[in-house]
Amino acid sequence: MNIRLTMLTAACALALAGCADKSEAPAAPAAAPATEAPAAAAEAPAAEAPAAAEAPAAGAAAVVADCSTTIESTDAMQYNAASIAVPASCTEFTINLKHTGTMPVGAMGHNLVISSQADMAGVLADGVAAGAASDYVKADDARVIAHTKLIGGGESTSVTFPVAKLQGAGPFEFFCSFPGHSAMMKGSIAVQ
Ligand SMILES: [Cu+2]
Repeated sequence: MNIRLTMLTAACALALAGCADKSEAPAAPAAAPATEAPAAAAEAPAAEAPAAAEAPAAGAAAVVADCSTTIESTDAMQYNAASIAVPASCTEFTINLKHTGTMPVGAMGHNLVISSQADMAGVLADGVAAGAASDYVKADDARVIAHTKLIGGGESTSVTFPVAKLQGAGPFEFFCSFPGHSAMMKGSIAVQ
């Protein structure tokens, strides 16, 4: 009994020692950018509460307040939101796009383009053909509901569009039209 206890104690001690190194790191997880959650939660309908309570993260719903939202994009070719719910009470909606990385626009440029899901492939193909000088969006493409310009690391831009444009035949998607990016950089956008 004594021996088993001793071994158990030793095992525990080893386990503790093994963990000690790492135990400090997770103490302060990098807090995502502070949000206006309290204000939004106060005036928003109850349905928005879960999204407002959490900071945006990959796969999350974008935080929407005052008929606008901010989407972050990274050097890792990602947006920080997978969906945008546009309030039906808004006549216009603004999307601010931030590139939080450091890579230049030519290597890791990002934009945000909105079209119907059905039009997305065509918009992307014509966007690649249009080239970087056109922000990878064909000029006057009627299938494009809205789009930002292409930005590089550290830059930001925004686009404002009439919400009525999202009330036609959807579903609608937002995506980056830089060649190859839309596989990872896309999400759904809908009026709610
Ligand atoms: Cu991109």
